[in-house]
Formats: sequence, structure tokens, C-alpha cells
Amino acid sequence: MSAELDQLCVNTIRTLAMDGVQKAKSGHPGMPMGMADAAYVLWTRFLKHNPANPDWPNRDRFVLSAGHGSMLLYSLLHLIGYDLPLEELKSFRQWGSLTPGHPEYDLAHGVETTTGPLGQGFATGVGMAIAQAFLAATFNKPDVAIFDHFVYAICSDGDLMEGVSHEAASLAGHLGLGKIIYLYDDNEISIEGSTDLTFTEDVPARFRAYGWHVQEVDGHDRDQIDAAIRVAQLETERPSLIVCHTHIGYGSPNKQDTAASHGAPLGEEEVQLTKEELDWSYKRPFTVPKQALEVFRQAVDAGKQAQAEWDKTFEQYEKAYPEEAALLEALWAGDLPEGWTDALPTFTPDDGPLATRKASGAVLNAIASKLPTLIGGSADLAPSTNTLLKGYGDFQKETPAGRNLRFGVREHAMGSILNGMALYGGLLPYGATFFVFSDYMRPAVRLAALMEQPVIYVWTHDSVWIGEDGPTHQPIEHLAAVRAIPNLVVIRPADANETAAAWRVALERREGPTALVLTRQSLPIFVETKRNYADTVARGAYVLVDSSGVPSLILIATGSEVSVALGARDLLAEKGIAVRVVSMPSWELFEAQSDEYKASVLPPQVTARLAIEAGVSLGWHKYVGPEGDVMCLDHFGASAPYKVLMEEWGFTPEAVAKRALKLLE
Ligand SMILES: Cc1ncc(C[n+]2csc(CCOP(=O)(O)OP(=O)(O)O)c2C)c(N)n1
Ligand SMILES: [Mg+2]
Repeated sequence: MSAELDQLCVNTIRTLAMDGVQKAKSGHPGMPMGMADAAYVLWTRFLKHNPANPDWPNRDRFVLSAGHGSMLLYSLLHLIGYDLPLEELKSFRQWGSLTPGHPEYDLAHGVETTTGPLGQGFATGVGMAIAQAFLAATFNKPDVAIFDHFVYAICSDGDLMEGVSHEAASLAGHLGLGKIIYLYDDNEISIEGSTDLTFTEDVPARFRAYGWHVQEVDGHDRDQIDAAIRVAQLETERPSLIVCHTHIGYGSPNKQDTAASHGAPLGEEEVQLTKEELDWSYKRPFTVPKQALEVFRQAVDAGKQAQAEWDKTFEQYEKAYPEEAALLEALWAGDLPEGWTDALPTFTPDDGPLATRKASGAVLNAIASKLPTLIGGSADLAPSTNTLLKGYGDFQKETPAGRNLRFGVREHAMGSILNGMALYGGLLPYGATFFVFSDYMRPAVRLAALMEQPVIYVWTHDSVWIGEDGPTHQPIEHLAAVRAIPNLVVIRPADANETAAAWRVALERREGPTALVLTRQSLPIFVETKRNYADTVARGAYVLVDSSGVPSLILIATGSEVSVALGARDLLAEKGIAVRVVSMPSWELFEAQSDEYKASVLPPQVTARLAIEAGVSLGWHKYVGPEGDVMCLDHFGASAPYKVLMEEWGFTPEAVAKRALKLLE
């Protein structure tokens, strides 16, 4: 192909990005203009994908970690032949368009993951590479490889400044994820100006120290980029970083190499000047020259062919390994293997007292053999979070079929990696840490919820009742904080049976993440929880123990406070008071129930209601109503044995009964 034609193609990407941002009167033209050369080489010469079938399992993954440069991705998707018409580029950032300000996960139209919060895409790609390595090790056979693609990303200065990328890069280097090939847009500019202001370390040296393979190229020299990607593909032992020295806003006479081209339209006049500078002879905005389009659209046939070859490989695989093939297809469709719920344990009071974290560990290990792609781990707390799958080995460089991920003390990257694994498909990923450190992974949790990904969080040590570790380790506002995230289902089970049910809900939920909030301390196991999960946890709230007649009082509690409520109920019953105890493991699941069901659990006429939960009261008034009361903790905790704290703060059956009596006065 002639250099002029290549140049025309690259300038087509540049001008579409400029025009899109100009028309929207907002957006980021500089990065797409600067990375157009590198992206062009990657997308037209290397990326193995099928625009006609964006969810083909063995496609290369491409992540635009620098999500502000979304017009780069949209231009490429349109030009290459994804189902993204030019009209969509013209309605960039507008209501109802397929081209939002930052790329939003939309596989139908070729966007692999939501990016924009810098650093997330970088770490999410690491999760995709882990998923690939695990599935390859689990399903590939010596004679047929069904997973062998690459994971590419474009990342920016901001991405590499964010802590989450440091965490993820360190882990990716340790794990030797050789399928990763990241292009770094080293333009030495961020929003406030030159990176001399803030970012002066030796990035290549840092990545080499992480165990990455690092190359540096002139990001506008397409031959250099081409050669570097080839070398990176041959590097199978280490992830690759290709540092591309580029000019932000390339071609703009007055804005190139300045932060001015980062986050605002160039302006009509500057767009014209830039087009002149680029020898762009087309007057109309959004022009796609026919010759350029032909080059890009070669990807359509190439993609079909690549997939056809893979389909043949898969057929061969199906013939030779029918069981594995069937399993893989089911998992890929998001179906859980039939009969897996038979393995879920039930518990009797004699099995207690048992911390729900321990019950969770028992559940995980009971179901692990039935769910071969249940894979996860902890941020260096596995002995405490009880998340180790016994007998399934560690996922390490030399043992990628291991199902225990060792995230190290890297909660944030863990969250993003879990997202990448869920997005990848076929897996049931979970990650664990202390509940108080959910704060450290919150940005990733939010994205899982936004992208509707089925990630499971195991957050243990769920309240002040962790005791002696003191206020730094005691969650207070955390239940309220995670409940505030839309589309995150939060479950705080009251005992071992509710924990088993919670795992079932979490694993069956495909439309978003689920958090299991579990105790450190032992809890009794109730006979009343040994019921069909559909009547208990799946309802979000249910009548655990009822009065014989109409109750005059309802105690609502979650998690460890349920046993306190039951104790209070006994004391009140001795006084002849009809008390109902509602276990409410999940607000979100309860909200999804019918009005009739809700009214059957919390009858409107029973206005004497007391909620008990060891966390801030924020939000509880909704359930107790104007005449009800809450026993919560609107202050930080303290370091002391938890039974002392319970006495001090009145989380005892006696104190609860006393408070309840006040309600009835
Ligand atoms: C977590 C996060 N913090 C802040 C921002 C706002 N923001 C968008 S781009 C950017 C930095 C731009 O610099 P760089 O990443 O080098 O991109 P370039 O300007 O070179 O395209 C910032 C701070 C963000 N998107 N995400
Ligand atoms: Mg930059």
C-alpha cells in the first residue's frame, strides 16, 4: 500500500475526530489526532476481529483506556465497518446516540469496556488477559488452540499516573501476561500542561522493573510502530509496552503539543488551518474518501475469514472434545452447569455458631467442582476472607489453569481485573477483601454496576464487631456507601444458610455485580433460615419469625444484628408483646419485589418498627417510617473486644427490647 494512501487513511481518522468534537462543541480532539498513526497501524494490520460479529470469543480485545479520546475509537469502528453509521459520529455526545462522551460498554457496536476514569481500562485489560490465559490453559488442547488472541490497549499519561495502573502493571508483570500489548501515548501533555509539572519519572524503566517488555518508537512513524507490534507479538513471556512518542493535536498549527488541544474543540478556524496543514482537500466535514474507506473496510472480509478459520478450529475441537466444547458453549452463554445447586450446603443450628465468612468458604468449596470457571481470590487476605478454593491451585505464570487468584495487596486493580474477567465471558469471577477496604475498589465496583457485569465481591469483617483492630478497620458508612451504587446488589446474610442462599443469588445474577457482606465473628445458625432460598434471601427481606397474631411491633435487622433482634423478641414475648422479626439481607432485592409482597413483610398498619444495623442510619428511615426508630452507629468505632463494644453501644437483646418498648409507649 502506498504511503500516500496510508496518510490519507490516518488523516481520515484525524479529521473525523476533529469534526465530531467541533460539531458536538465538546470533547477531546488532541489525543485521537496524536494517536491516529499508531491506531491505524494496529487496527488495519494487526487487530484480529470481525466487525460483523463483535462478540466472537477469540477476537483480539482492544481497550481505549484513554477514554477521553473516544472519537478515535468511534472513527475506527465506523471506518472499519462496525455497525456504527457516520450519522452516529455526527451526533457525538448527543442524547440517544451510540457515541457517548466516553466509550460505554456496548459490544454490539464494538466497545469492549467502559472507559473514561483514567487507569480503569489499563487494569481491565489485565483482567481480560488473565481470563484468556486461564481459559486457554483450561480448554486449549495440544492439538487445538481455541483461545490465542492478544489484548491491546491505548493508554495515556493520565492512565499511567493513576495508582490502579501501577497495581495492575505490577501484577501483570509478575504473572507474565505475554498477550498484553499496550500502546502508550507519550505526548508529554495532560490537562494542566506539560507533564514536566507532575510526571517526570522514567516510565520505561518503571515498566521494565515490573517485568514488562518495553519498546520506544516515534508514534508518527508507521514502520516503527508496525515493527514494534511484531516484536511485541513474539514476546510471549512478558506483557509489552510500546511507548509512542507523539504530538497531541498533530497537524494543528496553533494547538499541536499544547493542552489546548486536549479537552476542547479546536474551533472552526483552527479546524480549517489543520486540514490545510494535513493537505486535506475536502471541504465538507465528516468526509470519508472512498479510497480510504476501501482500505479500512478490508477488515470486514478479513474478519469474516478469521472467524471462519476459528469456527473450523472449534468444530474440530467439538469433535475431539465434545464435553469440553459443550461446557464452554454453555458457560459462554452465561448458563450455569445443570444441577450445580445440588451441591449447595444447608446448615443446622448444630453446625453453629459459625461466622458467615466461614460459611461462605464452605459454600465456595462445596460448589467449586460443579462450576469449573468459578475463579477468584483475595487481596492478600485469603486466610481471613475464606476464599481459597482448596485443591484448585494458584493462577500463576507457570500454572495458569489454577483457580485461586493472588491479587496481592491491590484492591483497586482487583476490582478492575474482575471487570475485565467478567467482560471477557465464560467466567464466574469473585474478589475478596475486608469490607472497610471496599473503598479502595469503589471506582471499579461502580463500573461493574454501570456495565452490568456479574462480578461477585466477598467483603468480610463487615462491621465494628471486628473489635480489636479498631476504627480504621471497622466499617461504619460502608453499607450505606455501597447501597448507594445503582445496580449493585448488596447482601448481608444473617447466618450460614442465608450465606449459601446469597451465593446462589449472586451466581445466578447476570445483570450486574453482587456484594456479599460477611462477618468475622461467629453467629448462631437459625432453623428458620433453612428454607428455599427463593423465599428468603432472594426476596431481599422476609419474615424470619412471626407473632401468632397481628404483630404490634416489627424488628428489622440485617446480618449479625438479626440474632440480637431474635433475642430481643424473646424478651418482649415474655412480656406478651407480639413481635415480628424481619431479616433483611438485601435492600435492593427487596425493592425489586411486588408491592403486595413488600406490604406482607412490612404491613403499613404496623407503624412500630425498629431497625437494627451496625452501621450508619442513612436510609433506614425509609423502612421504619415516621413513627419507627433505628438502632445504628452514626459514629466511628473503637478498638476493644467486640462483646464490650456491643455492651457499650447497646447492641444487646436487652437494649433493643428496651428501645422497642419505648416505641410502644
Ligand atoms: C480518574 C480520572 N481523573 C481525572 C480525569 C479527568 N481527565 C481526563 S483526561 C485527563 C488527563 C489528560 O492527560 P492524558 O491522560 O495525558 O491525555 P492527553 O491529554 O494526552 O490526551 C484528566 C485529568 C479522568 N478522566 N479520570
Ligand atoms: Mg498526555
